[in-house]
Amino acid sequence: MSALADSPPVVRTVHGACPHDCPDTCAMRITVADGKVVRIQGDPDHGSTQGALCTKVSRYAERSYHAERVLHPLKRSGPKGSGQFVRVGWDEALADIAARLSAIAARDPQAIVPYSYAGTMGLVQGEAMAQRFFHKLGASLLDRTICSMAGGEALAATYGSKVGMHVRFFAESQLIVIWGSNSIASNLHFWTLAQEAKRRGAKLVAIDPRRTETAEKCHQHIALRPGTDGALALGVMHELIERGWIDRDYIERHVAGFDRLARRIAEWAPERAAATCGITADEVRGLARDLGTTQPAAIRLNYGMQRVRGGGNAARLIALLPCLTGAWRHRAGGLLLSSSGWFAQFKNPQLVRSDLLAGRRPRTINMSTIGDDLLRESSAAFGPKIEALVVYNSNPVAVAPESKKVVAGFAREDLFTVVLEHFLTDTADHADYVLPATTQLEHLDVHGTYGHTDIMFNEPAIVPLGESRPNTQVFRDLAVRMGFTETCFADDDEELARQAFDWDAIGTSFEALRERGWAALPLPEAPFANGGFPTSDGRVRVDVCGLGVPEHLPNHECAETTPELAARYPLQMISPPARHFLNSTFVNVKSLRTVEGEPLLEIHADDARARGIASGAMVRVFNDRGEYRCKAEVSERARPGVVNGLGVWWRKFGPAGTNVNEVTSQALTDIGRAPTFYDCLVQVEPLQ
Ligand SMILES: Nc1nc2c(c(=O)[nH]1)N[C@H]1C(S)=C(S)[C@@H](COP(=O)(O)OP(=O)(O)OC[C@H]3O[C@@H](n4cnc5c(=O)[nH]c(N)nc54)[C@H](O)[C@@H]3O)O[C@H]1N2
Ligand SMILES: Nc1nc2c(c(=O)[nH]1)N[C@H]1C(S)=C(S)[C@@H](COP(=O)(O)OP(=O)(O)OC[C@H]3O[C@@H](n4cnc5c(=O)[nH]c(N)nc54)[C@H](O)[C@@H]3O)O[C@H]1N2
Ligand code: SF4
Ligand SMILES: [Mo]
Repeated sequence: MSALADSPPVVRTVHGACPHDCPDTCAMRITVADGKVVRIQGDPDHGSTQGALCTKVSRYAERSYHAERVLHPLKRSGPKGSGQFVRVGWDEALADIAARLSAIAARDPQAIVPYSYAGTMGLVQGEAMAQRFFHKLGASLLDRTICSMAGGEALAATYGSKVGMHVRFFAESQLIVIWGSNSIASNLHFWTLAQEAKRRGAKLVAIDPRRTETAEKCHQHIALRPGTDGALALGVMHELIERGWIDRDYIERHVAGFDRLARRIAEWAPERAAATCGITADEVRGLARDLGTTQPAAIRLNYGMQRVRGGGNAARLIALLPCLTGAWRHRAGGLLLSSSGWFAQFKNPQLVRSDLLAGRRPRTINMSTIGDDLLRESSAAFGPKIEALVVYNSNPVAVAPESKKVVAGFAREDLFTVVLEHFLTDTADHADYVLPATTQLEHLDVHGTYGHTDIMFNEPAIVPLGESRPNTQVFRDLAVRMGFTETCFADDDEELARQAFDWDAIGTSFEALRERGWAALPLPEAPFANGGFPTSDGRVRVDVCGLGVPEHLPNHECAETTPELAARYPLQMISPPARHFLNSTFVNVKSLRTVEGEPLLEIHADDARARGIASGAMVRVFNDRGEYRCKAEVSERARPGVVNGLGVWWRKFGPAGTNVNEVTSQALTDIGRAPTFYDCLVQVEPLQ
């Protein structure tokens, strides 16, 4: 043995931030020995992380050092979608990509479309350099609607911005309504606070069609039909008014347009709401009693309830509830859907340099209808046919609705597709070039969050594995090859991070953030105790220009709207996430996939019996858009008439190479142009 091998390893710890699309944005403490990550822990000093990461991200090292990581640029060598590639050098790949994009841009740069979402939520590896590149190019803009736009725009229409309670004060609430959220799976650190409140005597109520692991641990579970939350909110308001449980003083001072809302509420007696929601009138009245007579009362609203046609209107109605009861008077009262609007006040909007558009106004492609849009020809209305896609931080072939069309689009031989990825995902399989991306362990970033109010720092822990490169570097290099000479294309990652926030306004510095790992935004504890909503006049808005007074809108697909369709496809399907995956991320991590087993459809015993489906049997789930196969589990988690197809598996790991998005539709929500994943009628039959 050499003397070197005997010397003790060099061990150090660095501050990390969990990069995933999760409201918790945990602080990670990453231990590195001799250049290798040996441990990833939750930081015990960070307020909301409290030293704990979820099971998924505890496996982040396993994911990063995965034997199947893409570590070199790859060029397609087989037919589109075959997943056959040969290794090429970076220079060759970048030169060819720049040449291909330049040729298309010379005809019309709008034929080039960036496709990205929140594979990392970092501001640096997210859009900073990428959008500079696409803005300069004049490429199509992307409307990033796939997740939260219906609820987000609804919240902003009502409160003026995506703002709400501080998550930490939920621990002091006496009533917590968990509305459209499986917190144990997708908002774990909020759940810890809810548990603390429970120990202090708080009542927990879950509103969810599915009997989730969260719902079964609450005192009460209201299992409404998917897409009926707006009706429930209206029925609750009816009872609040009838019983005199509203805070007239708060409404008078801080709510604009209450009279118009009151007229709509008058139409929604609890009995009507109950019939619409498929629950009892007592459940409606009981929820009103809880919200109207408990203080402090808090609602943790989440995005699960807005993936239906009326999701935006429903979110507006729910957002009005704490305004009617005056719950905002307390720091432990009110509502939290997203805290991202707080960060917007301190962010640098010019990080993405929209000025590089130089007066051009490219068309916008909605990421949620990428299936249809990839199959469109040029037209005056649509603009040029899409000729090139550059995908980063997203796996659209698995996660976008109506897979048959998405796959057909990505399989177009005349489409030039570049995918920046860690793995050969379903999307990467369809690429002309796959470019190896670094993980959060290998690059620098700063993060805002949407579930708490701390800015987070992520220090690179190790050097990039193989030949992988940060997204930023790829776009910097492409910019040089395309002849872009603006100095902003020379900004390195640290410079981009420095530009991300207005440090003086926050009352900290970039250095202090880097040293500590996080920095709290300077915000009041009870932000709306005395009104002061971020609207033009500080008042909550009921009647919004262009949107009217909120109302309940039945699903695109249900017995009420489409009776003929409902006769053929009588089951409503929702497809919330499987607990051990994060959207489609981690599906290829064996230890986590083993826990999930295989794609699963939860079905109520009555619905299973009527179809001759035994628990554990393989089934076909289908509608006019397509079909997928999975294992049925007869389960009390499913309410009668609703099946739960847990997502989002990689297609290639699913039976017959398909996943749940074969059956979901590209129809959009009432507000926010967002997808309606949970507004979907299907039929299920056993496979012989
Ligand atoms: N483990 C895990 N955590 C995650 C994710 C993940 O995939 N896995 N994804 C992350 C992302 S991107 C997001 S956006 C969030 C998503 O997390 P949430 O915003 O909580 O949304 P969902 O998980 O889609 O759905 C939450 C719950 O809403 C229920 N639901 C479905 N339809 C309705 C309805 O019509 N009304 C009501 N009241 N409830 C309904 C579902 O059954 C589910 O239990 O979680 C993040 N965290
Ligand atoms: N049926 C159904 N479909 C859904 C949903 C549902 O509930 N049901 N949920 C929807 C929701 S809420 C969302 S947010 C979308 C999520 O959709 P996506 O944003 O596409 O999320 P992921 O599937 O996690 O894919 C993210 C990809 O980014 C990659 N990635 C991570 N970090 C980096 C990086 O630093 N650089 C690069 N280049 N790549 C990186 C990961 O490897 C991963 O493959 O899915 C939606 N689809
Ligand atoms: S996925 Fe969410 S809960 Fe898990 S470590 Fe990341 S931020 Fe924390
Ligand atoms: Mo999402």
